Amino acid sequence: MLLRAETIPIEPDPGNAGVGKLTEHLRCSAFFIDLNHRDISVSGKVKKDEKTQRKNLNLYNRNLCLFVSYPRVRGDNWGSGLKNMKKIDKDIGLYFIIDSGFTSDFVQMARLAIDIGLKIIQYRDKNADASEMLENAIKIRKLTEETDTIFIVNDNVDVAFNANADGVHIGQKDARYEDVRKLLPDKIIGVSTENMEQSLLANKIGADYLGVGPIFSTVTKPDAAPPIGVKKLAEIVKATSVPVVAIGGINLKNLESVLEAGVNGVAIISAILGSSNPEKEIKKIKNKINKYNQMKG
Ligand code: 3NM
Repeated sequence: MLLRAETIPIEPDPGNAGVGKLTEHLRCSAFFIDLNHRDISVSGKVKKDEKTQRKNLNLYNRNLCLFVSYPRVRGDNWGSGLKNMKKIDKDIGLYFIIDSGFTSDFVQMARLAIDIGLKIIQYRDKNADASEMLENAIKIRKLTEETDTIFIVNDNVDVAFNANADGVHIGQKDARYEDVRKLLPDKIIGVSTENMEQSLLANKIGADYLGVGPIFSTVTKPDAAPPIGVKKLAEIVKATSVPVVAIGGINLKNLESVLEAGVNGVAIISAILGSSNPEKEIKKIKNKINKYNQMKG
């Protein structure tokens, strides 16, 4: 998880103006995140008294991070009173990941996915800093807002929150699920898992879905664990109750073997974004999944 000061719309060096701005934020509910200790305490209504302000400015100055919700600043549909909150169901199908390693045309790709009727898209960006990511995420949010397409942000909880995405996807090396849940009580949280043990745990603690993989070898994620294959995948599907999305090296050729494992969805990057015609690839994959599901009744 990346939580950086520059992603937060308060003054980088809080002087008087910063205090004023911070005070405004503090009147909303605020979350303070201690990056050093990975301990997140959620403070409900933060009092606007001087002592609290000073304490929190000190936290900020020590390079800890302030993570703020703005139900008032940004409008009523922010935070837990969110309208049109989207929920994940079991019939996920193609989970398209728009990855900055393959495209910078995030908005165009999101539009494609929406037009084709995909249920979920994810924005994954390992190149941009958090403020750039937030800009892109807000654009994708605007596009997906009035549609049935769920919008998930990869890794960056603060970006997911500030862009008001439908959810966030976290890996085993990112923030702990329990901490993220405190910050995003009503949003979708997906968790990457690489084996049975991690899958059972993520299932138990309340992840909304599992991203299980890599199933096959993949060049898209160089630090991915060794591939687990479809047999292990099927065992994980059987042993867990939340939706399972398979990921890693999935393409049109091996798609059916993945579906045979009983997964709820397949997450794909390179087979789509590495092709000369992403739109055509998305449609082919979607059709193949539909046909498979019809065949299975
Ligand atoms: N996560 P492609 S594998 C982003 O195993 C990601 O958790 C993985 O890309 C995991 O479809 C992966 O190109 C890369 O193989 C998926």
